[in-house]
Amino acid sequence: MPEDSIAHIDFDELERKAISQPLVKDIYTADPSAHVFNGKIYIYPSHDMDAGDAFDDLGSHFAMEDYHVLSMNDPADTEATDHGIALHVKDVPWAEKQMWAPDAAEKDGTFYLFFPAKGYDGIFRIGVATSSSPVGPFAAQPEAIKGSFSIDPAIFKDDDGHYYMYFGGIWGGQLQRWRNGSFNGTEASSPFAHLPNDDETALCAKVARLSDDFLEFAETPKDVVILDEDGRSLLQGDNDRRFFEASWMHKYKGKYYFSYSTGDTHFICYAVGDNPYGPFTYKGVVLNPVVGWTNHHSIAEFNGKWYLFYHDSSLSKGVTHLRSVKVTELTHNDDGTIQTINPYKE
Ligand code: FUB
Repeated sequence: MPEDSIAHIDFDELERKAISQPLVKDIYTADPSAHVFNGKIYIYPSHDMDAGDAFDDLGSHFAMEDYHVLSMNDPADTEATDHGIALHVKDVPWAEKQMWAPDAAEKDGTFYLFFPAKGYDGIFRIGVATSSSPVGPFAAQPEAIKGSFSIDPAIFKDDDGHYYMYFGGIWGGQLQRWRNGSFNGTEASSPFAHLPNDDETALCAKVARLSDDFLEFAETPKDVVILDEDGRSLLQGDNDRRFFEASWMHKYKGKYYFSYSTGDTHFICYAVGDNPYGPFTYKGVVLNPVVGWTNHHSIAEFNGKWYLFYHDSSLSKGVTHLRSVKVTELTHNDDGTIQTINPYKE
């Protein structure tokens, strides 16, 4: 639900209708990336705060400075444990501000936090920080990942042991500025400059296999192509279905499910493919719009059931940049499609 339509919301009624409640209530959290490490659920969210920046189409109001890690023993629990500050922007040499949606991975007992942030040059890049604990504290590498750009990293481990990063976001996420391989800095204040026209192929999320040490890309990032039911690439003007931000990948019965936010139309959608690179064929909506402008999620399996981790702005009574992480069960139908989730009961 976009910010301009919240004026008439009765938030008490909304809370009654909500299918789930915030997992933590003493801080605002968003963009939950959930993983199961050593039999326990760890959630890597953004830590929302109000820095006083005005709402704009570049997302300047998302002025986050640090990360907290949350954990849960079971997704049926109504609360998550907040493990405190895991990484602060002041401890990241290359980053100036805007610690946006992170993700994490574990390899050989080391935990890696992947995060986007804006550098002192105003360009979003993706960094990595390491810890011996899933909840940090994490120590950042001195530089961002070489060749990284834009926002919203999501890490997927395939069954063959290869790890992939999916990433990217348009408008304030700057993906459109990298169409020719280097950052196009002209018209710096417009989120719309450099986007394809509505009748052109939509901008794609990116995917790259990670190097063995997780500190670099093992290859040049490739396009995550999404096709329609006729095998044609989605168009930029197909706002209800085209990629905007919030990449996620999960594997179900041998198929690869790429899910993402459509941004200005506020859906979490999904597309299915036969390998981690795609192409992926659009299948439908995972999550309908939530209160707040952004919609961002992750999907994880725990003890044979699947869960959708998501956020909304109900706790802050509709403030778009003050969101709260939630969880609900997700169902795959027998034919592999996903049942669409309505975040509020009718
Ligand atoms: O939290 C800041 C940004 O808002 C994220 O990076 C986007 O995915 C959107 O949720």
